[in-house]
Amino acid sequence: MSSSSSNLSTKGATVVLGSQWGDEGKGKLVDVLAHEADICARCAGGNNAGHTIVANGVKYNFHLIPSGLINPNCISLIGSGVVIHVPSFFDELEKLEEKGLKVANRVFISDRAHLVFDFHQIVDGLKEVELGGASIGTTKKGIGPAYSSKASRSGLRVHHLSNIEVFAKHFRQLVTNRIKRYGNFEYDVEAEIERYKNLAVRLKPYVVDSVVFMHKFINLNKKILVEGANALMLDLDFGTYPFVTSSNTTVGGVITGLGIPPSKIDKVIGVAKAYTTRVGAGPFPTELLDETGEYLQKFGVEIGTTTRRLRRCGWLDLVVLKYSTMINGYTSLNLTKLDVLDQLPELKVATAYLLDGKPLESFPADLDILEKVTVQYKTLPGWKIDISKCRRLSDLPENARNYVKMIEDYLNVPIEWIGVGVRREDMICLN
Ligand code: 2SA
Ligand code: GDP
Ligand code: MG
Repeated sequence: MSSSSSNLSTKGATVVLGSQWGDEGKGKLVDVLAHEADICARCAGGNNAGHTIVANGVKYNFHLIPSGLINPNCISLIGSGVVIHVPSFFDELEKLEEKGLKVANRVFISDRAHLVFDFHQIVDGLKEVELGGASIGTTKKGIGPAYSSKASRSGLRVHHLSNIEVFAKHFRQLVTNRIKRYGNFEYDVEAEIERYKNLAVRLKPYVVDSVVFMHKFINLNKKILVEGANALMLDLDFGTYPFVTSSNTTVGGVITGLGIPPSKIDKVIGVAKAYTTRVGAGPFPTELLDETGEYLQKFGVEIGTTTRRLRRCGWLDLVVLKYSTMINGYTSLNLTKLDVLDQLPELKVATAYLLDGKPLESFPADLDILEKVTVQYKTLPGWKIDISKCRRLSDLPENARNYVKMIEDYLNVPIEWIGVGVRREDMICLN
């Protein structure tokens, strides 16, 4: 990969966010940028997220732990906006260690982060069953129920583990309330408290006051990288509600999930797949339920990193990306998986949603309106050449360059990186 001297700012954090429905390849860009970062922090979501990185011939899967960890000089922080299932945290650490990563003294957790318990995961499944045909298609990792506990002010946070008696009292109450709501699901509360007594001891060395921690890095003008989880269209406020996750996956979530001021964010990089995918239920205007959709699924290997579910596939949607750009204010973009389009003779790109023949101003809030829109497409010729070895913009065939330019022009945001394969080095860097 050709890379410039510095991609990361010392004036404020560099934030990497998903611009569509997730799985755009955020993890890969975070890994690329982390080689010069001092710290990589996660601000929202939990182990519903899945980030795959292929570096030095090894494939790593990250869920809760920030994807910067492969780079030995970069430490990791799980911020207060993240929800943490402690047993999964240790499982993930172990798997990463087995792959040769050094984790000791390199991973830290906010004392204000909320805890996800097994009963949250049970409730996640029960809620989905209750919704029947209208289910969200969650990852069943307990994310929604844990954020519900947080918002209803009955949740437990990492710091509660420092006093196990107080923890046990709140925990029993929390489970009792859930059982009142969902019926008597099988759950051994006392055994769980015993388990957490041990987990609390193991977790202690990782726990920090993340506000103080982050501000030390800010005050020293260190290079801070923030890794977004999920994506804009899954944001609790701006996504396709209720088919969303339960956190703010947009730029606002960086501030609330890490306790840093907006003035300390310098760059916001949007990661956009060259087509669109979505995993789980909910509207998807450019979805392809035909052989082109199957082609994208197969050649893009569109399988959920966490649940192994097949991802739904469709054409690139510039209405979504424009809306996404308005909210997150991308300073640049990483267009990913351009190589997946290699064999398609022609490509379609959504440029407007028409309602009664008139274009909508932006992505609508009301899913009933969205249901009625007709998608307007622009058709572009494909390139029918393997681009995976291209390392400079000029190496790309003309039609691929035109595709990139069309996206840049429509969004008025520069594309700084283009992904042309799964490996760390399969990237064109334009800066
Ligand atoms: P949840 O579990 O409450 O957050 O689910 C709510 C919706 O959010 C979607 N969601 C995701 N979408 C894309 N990728 C995610 N991570 C995994 C991956 C997904 C997987 O990287 O592949 O393995 O299935 C992710 N996590 C949550 C989810 O599908 C629901 O639509
Ligand atoms: P994230 O959640 O945004 O980090 O994305 P995921 O890791 O869940 O999904 C992206 C998938 O695409 C992973 O399997 C990556 O290895 C892969 N990937 C990332 N960038 C590229 C690319 O430019 N080309 C190809 N072919 N695959 C890519
Ligand atoms: Mg993912």
